[in-house]
This record gives sequence, C-alpha cells and structure tokens, in this order.
Amino acid sequence: MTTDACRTCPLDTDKIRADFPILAKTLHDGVPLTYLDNAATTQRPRQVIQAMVETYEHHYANVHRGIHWLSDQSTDLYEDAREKVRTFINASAREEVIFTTGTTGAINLVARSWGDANLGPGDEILLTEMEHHSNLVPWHQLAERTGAKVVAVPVTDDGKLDLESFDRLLTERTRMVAVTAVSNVLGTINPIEQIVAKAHVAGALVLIDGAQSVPHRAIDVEALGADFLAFSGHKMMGPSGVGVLWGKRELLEAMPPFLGGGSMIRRVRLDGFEPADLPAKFEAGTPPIVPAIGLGAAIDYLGAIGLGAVAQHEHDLTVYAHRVLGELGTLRFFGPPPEEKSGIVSFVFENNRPHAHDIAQLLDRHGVAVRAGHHCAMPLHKRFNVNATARASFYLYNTREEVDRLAEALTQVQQVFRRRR
Ligand code: C6P
Repeated sequence: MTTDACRTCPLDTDKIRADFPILAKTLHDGVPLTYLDNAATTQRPRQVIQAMVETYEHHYANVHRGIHWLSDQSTDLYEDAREKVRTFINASAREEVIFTTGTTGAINLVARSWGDANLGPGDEILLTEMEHHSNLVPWHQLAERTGAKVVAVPVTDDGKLDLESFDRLLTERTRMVAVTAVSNVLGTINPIEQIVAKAHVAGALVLIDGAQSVPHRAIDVEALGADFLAFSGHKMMGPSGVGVLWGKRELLEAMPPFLGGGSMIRRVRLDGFEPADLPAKFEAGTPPIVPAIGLGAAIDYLGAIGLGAVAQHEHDLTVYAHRVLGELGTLRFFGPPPEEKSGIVSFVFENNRPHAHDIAQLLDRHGVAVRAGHHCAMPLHKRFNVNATARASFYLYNTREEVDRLAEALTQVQQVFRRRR
C-alpha cells in the first residue's frame, strides 16, 4: 500500500505533530503510536499544557473571591478564557457562555433547569436516533420527572436524519428539539440550520450537541439562531473537566439555577437566597479554573491554524480512509458517503468476524488506537442491527501514513482470523 501525497491539505502536519509530545511516543517493541481515537478525546499540544503549567506556577488562586492580587490574576485569566470562547462561537455576550464540566454537564443543566421549569404532561422533546446517551438520558430523566414525552426522529439506511419524519414529528406539542450537529458514530453532518428554522416556526427551542462539531468546523451561534449549544474542551485539545453551555441570554436569565452553592448567589439568608447574575448563576462552587484557561489556549491554537483548514484536512483523510479500507473488500461501513461526512469512520468486518472489540485489541498490538463498542449510542447500534462497531476518528495532526498503518494492521487482523477458521 502506498501513500498518495495529499494535494488538497494545507496543513503542515509535521510542524503540528511536533507540538504534541505524546504523538512521538513509541509503544512496545518501538511500534509508533497511531492515535485514531479523537472522537473519544483529543491530545494536547505543548501550548495548552504550558498555559496550564504557567497558571499553576505563577497565577493560581481561586476566582471571583479573593481581594489579593493572585486571585485577581487568576480571575482575569479565567474570564479571558470565557471571552475566547465567546469569540470562537460568535456569541453576542460573555454572559451567555457558561463553563460546565463538559457536554454532558451542559445538557443536564438545560434539562434540569429549563426542562423542570417549563415542561409537563403533553409536552414533547424531539431528539434523534443518532444521539449520544448524553443527549438522550437527561431528556428521559426529565420526562420521568415531568410527564413529558421523548420522541425520536429515525435515521435512514445511509445514516442520515429522516427529514420527512422530522417534519411529521415536529408538532405544536414539541417544546425542545435536541439534536447533535455531528454523529459520533456515523460522522453524519446534520442540517442544523434547517432544523433550527423549522423548530422555531413550530414554536420549539433547539439545543445543539456540538461535542463532535465545534472542535472541527466553525460555528456561529448568532447566525445559526439556535437556543443552546453544548461542547467539551477535551475533544478540541483542551483539558478534560471543562465544557461550555452557550445559551441565549433571555432564556438563561429566565431559567432557575441548577446547582446551588458558593458563587451563584447575590445574597443568602437563612430563609432563602437570591441568585447571582449570569454567568455566575450557573457556575456554583469553585469552577474548573485551570481547565478553562487551558481551553482558552486550545482555542488560540485552533484559531492560528484555522477551522476551515482543519475541516478540509479531516475531509481528505476520511475520503482517503474509505478508499484504502474499502480495498480490503470485507468491511461494512456505517454512515453517509465519505464526501458528505465528518472525520469519523465506523466499521465492522462482514459477518461481524472478528468482533469489533477483537479488532480494536488486535489493532492495539500494531500501536493503532481506535475505539470499539457502542460509543454511548446504543439505540443507533440497535438501528443498524449491531451491538458494537470499531471506529477510527481523525484530527488535525493525523496523516495519510497513519491511515495506511490502520489499513495494513486491518489486513493482518483479517489474515489472522482467516487462518483461524
Ligand atoms: N463522545 C465518544 O467516544 P462528554 O463526555 O460530556 O465530554 O461528551 C459527551 C458526548 C456528547 N455528545 C456527543 C455527540 C459525544 O460524542 C460525546 C462524547 C465520546 O464518542 C465519549 S462516549
């Protein structure tokens, strides 16, 4: 198998890879690490690691509490990070950017705060068959608490949303449409602009799960007009433990606080409390100070490279991966055609032998890291009649050589299993 030079890739992957110490790692017997598990979590460049080390070594204290200069420094850096997020997604105000623990934390915040206050029997939450459990379970829990109903838009055989069903299922009962911008299994890029427009005509709000899209393609929340957006720092080269909920100011202002504690109050009495203004109202307790600063550094890094170039690079790798893996002739792929999807390639061997978990384990011997399982999308796997898939997922530092290594390792996996039969 030979590697074609990527003609459309504007990214200098050699230069980028030099920023990521972990990518230079060799595993057992000097096998190089081929990290293709970026939909689960990405790696961090030195610039992000350094921003956090620098903070711990020189600027760290609790935020919004101290009167001392170290606390002022820490607070400034934390609030600078919020401003970087605001600019990155083009939100109109810093008050609309809430730091959470991740996508999961952000969606739970909306389901608990907005959901408990607004939904009741007869109301519907419209989501899709391709949702991650994080955009499914909080709505089920809300339905259990309030008597509202969860309704799901089906997925077509080629892994797209069935938009005719969406039109039919979106009714005057729909109060919230909760949809992922990009499927973490199929790589499907959903038409969120169209979904937002239709949902608003029907009088429903829209929450976009941006976990798999915000790190890879530019989003402009003002232009999109959605109501909420959730995403995670660790999927965009930031640290784990921090994520973002963006919400329209008037909605966030009307919502009751979710968690109670320090920082989220204006005044506390023994017989009650008054919540603080945004964004503090939704940031109870000591927030993820250094992770947020790390996320800000990741945004700087992404900004210097440009999300357009990142998306183009991943597109090239995805099309290339489908071509070379397709040459094996024995893989079943899931999702839309490679030209139409994000950098996620999920597959099984025909007849499911070897099983996805065995594939991942055997690939690991070749230093190739992929994920296998249901990827926290059980209903979607049921839809395609499999209980697990193997998944390769790309980011800006991946190369065609790494795709070749994956294909070569899969060829060997296939040979081992043929001999065993
Ligand atoms: N998907 C994957 O391997 P957290 O864990 O809160 O950072 O992100 C949750 C989440 C929500 N929505 C989508 C579409 C996701 O892909 C994820 C995380 C990882 O696919 C871990 S299960």
